Amino acid sequence: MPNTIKLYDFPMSPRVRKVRIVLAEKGLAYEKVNIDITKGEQNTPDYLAINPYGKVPALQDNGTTVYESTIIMEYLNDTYPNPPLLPSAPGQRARARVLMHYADNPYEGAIARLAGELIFKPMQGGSPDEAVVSQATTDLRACFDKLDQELGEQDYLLASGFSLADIPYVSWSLLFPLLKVAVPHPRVEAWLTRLQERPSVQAAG
Ligand SMILES: N[C@@H](CCC(=O)N[C@@H](CS)C(=O)NCC(=O)O)C(=O)O
Repeated sequence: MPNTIKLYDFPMSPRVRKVRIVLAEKGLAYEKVNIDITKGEQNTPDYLAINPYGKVPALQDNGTTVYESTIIMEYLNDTYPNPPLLPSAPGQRARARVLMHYADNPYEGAIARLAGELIFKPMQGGSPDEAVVSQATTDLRACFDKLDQELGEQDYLLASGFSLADIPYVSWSLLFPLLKVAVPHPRVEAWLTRLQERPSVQAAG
């Protein structure tokens, strides 16, 4: 039977979008299985057998099950090497991974806190905690300062061009209009716009 890649998806999730962007970059067909995290479907025994953390995304391919969005991106890049989304030199690969780690920690952390206060709390009838919003805004500003330094005059985070390292940043940036986040550095703003205009990002929704 032909292999079908299965992506356990939730349309609004910036973490799943990272994987959808890689799938689009590689031109891979896949089947989406929607896990409605607003209804707790991530905690059913069937889904916990796929991802014991009870989170999306998860991916199944040729008998392999992978979870954690960054690990899935790497898995896809290893398994479907064209076009390559990491450079070949170990030092450059390590640099890409450091930048992905930064995206998965301070950058994602600040944006997720803003989303919690400004989107999810109001949806549940609560109001934002201004102290949390203010701290998250300060933390995100520090991320933008660092990204401006990292980019310098480059079009992408790595001098070699577009790579996995750019993907988490653009994925989360699609929440900025909703969160009223203004990017304080023209170079960072131009980079995010360049990424948002890529066909893979547009296709990933
Ligand atoms: N580190 C994980 C985090 C995954 C994660 O938190 N996903 C969210 C959606 S964006 C989720 O499934 N939330 C449901 C829950 O926490 O119950 C990854 O990058 O895959």
